[in-house]
Amino acid sequence: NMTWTDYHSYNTITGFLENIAAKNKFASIHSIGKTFENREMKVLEINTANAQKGFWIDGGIHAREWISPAVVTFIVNEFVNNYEKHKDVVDAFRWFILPVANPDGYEYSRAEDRLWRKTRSVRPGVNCVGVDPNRNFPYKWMEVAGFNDDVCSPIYAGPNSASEKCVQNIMSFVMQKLQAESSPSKLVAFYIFHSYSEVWLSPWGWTDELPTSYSDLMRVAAAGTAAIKEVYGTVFEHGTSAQILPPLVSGAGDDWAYGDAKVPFVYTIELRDKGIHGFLLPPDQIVASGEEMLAGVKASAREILNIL
Ligand code: 0X9
Ligand code: ZN
Repeated sequence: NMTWTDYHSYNTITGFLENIAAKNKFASIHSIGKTFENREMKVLEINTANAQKGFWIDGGIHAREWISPAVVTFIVNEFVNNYEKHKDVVDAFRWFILPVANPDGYEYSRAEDRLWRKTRSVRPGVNCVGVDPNRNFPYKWMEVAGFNDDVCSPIYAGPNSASEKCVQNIMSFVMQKLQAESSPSKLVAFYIFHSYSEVWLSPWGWTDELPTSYSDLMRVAAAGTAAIKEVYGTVFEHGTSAQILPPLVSGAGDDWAYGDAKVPFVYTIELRDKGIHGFLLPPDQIVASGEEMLAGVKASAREILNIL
């Protein structure tokens, strides 16, 4: 059963999504493919007003960052079960939400190794398990920095770009369905939730150069972080990944979404905290983290609408 006083299993989280889709005409599930360990990945679509603008949110691409799926499901629950309160923002977009982008890793972190980061793929003759899915995207894959080609490294980029099933599933759903020529709701925003550090990051991560739409990206990030601060005083810095989180990193999903999938507003948001608990954020912070981030998503989404 779903709550926001605890972290939940992948099955509980997908059951929560299925239940929303079963109970609400405006919600539906897209099964986007199986993981290496055969878990079905499920994207929840929320389409209350047939909006033409798509908004992607994912979480849980790094296994140990448990606050990320928890905050994403908190936002889903607010959008659906407190719809009247958020109606203007919910109606303005067609939402595609994937709370757990790396379910195999997430379950392994719950059951065996709390600080696991990567996927759980294995290959013959390779003595370490998994790939960092946030180094595995094809945009500038293994080209610049911030990855490792040692199979045992926590930032192992993989034997090829998009070697990981979870990365392939996201890429093909986004490219073939959401960004297709005939798509009724191309993505205008792509938000990726990680932890921890409390920062709101735009592309690029692979270069110090500023993206072409830097000023618009910063305007939206500033609106988001200002709204976050108003809720509990939590201060999120914003900037490009290269500015805020050096060293440079290539092969991350955000740079792919901006560079290859051509989504105009792409952010990686690193949730609570700043390191006191780090990845082991106590579950009694889920609600507060969810509330401030709901405010951040809403305010930034409204700013996107002002710009578009
Ligand atoms: O290094 C990462 O993948 C992310 N940080 S984490 O501690 N959650 O692992 C940050 C990714 C930011 N985006 C880029 N550098 N492109
Ligand atoms: Zn992460």
